[in-house]
Amino acid sequence: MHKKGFIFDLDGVIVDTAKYHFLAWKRLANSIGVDFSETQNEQLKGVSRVRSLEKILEWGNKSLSEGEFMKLMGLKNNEYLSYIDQMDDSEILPDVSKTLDFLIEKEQAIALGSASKNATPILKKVNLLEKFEAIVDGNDVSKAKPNPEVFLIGAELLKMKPENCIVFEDSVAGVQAANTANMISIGIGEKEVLYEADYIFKDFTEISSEFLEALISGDINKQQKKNVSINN
Ligand code: B16
Ligand code: MG
Repeated sequence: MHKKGFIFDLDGVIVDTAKYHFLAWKRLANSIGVDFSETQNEQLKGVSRVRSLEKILEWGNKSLSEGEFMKLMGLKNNEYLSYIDQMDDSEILPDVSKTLDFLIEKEQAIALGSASKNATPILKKVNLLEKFEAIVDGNDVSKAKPNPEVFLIGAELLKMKPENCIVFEDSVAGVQAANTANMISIGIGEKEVLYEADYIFKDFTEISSEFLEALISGDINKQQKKNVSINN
């Protein structure tokens, strides 16, 4: 029997929590006199909470004491959690549940690989927690994407070799992390942004069961186009 490890990112792949991060970061940034746009929010996708606040302070040319920094991070997270609390399964992105159910029916190994420290409560709110054999999130990693740590831990928990794993990611850093881990990277989003991914789809409605079958059987492999950089 063919068995592969399928590792899903959370924000931007399973649910769109970026809109809630945006509301919470915007209020926080504005409260310290810093502007915050949707374009800047895009640059925080896949980025850890600490690094996100560091970037906002850099953009606003502000510095904070460690105590103030921690306090603001706490305020941001409390507001973010108040939005999460309102979530239900209607917020699962199109055809994600269908894809998960297909893979479960085919007895594939499924893990979550997210930078978020709130991954488990979010999966609970949208009723998807039980679909995952392993959860690796911001509480488990010491090195953020594009470091491959999050996905390598996921593969280990699933007892799968990295080369037998497939990652679904919406962020450039996450695609790079999957590539460095030697996993098949599937970008969910725009081709112009995620061009380093092995395969790119706008969303899960574009991913056919034939494509998933071919990933499982090994008929679809990693592309030989890795580490392309616009700088070299
Ligand atoms: P938290 P992902 C990431 O989730 C988000 O894309 C990113 O915007 C956020 O800062 C990060 O999680 C940390 O989230 O504040 O909940 O720990 O895309 O890796 O699932
Ligand atoms: Mg993401």
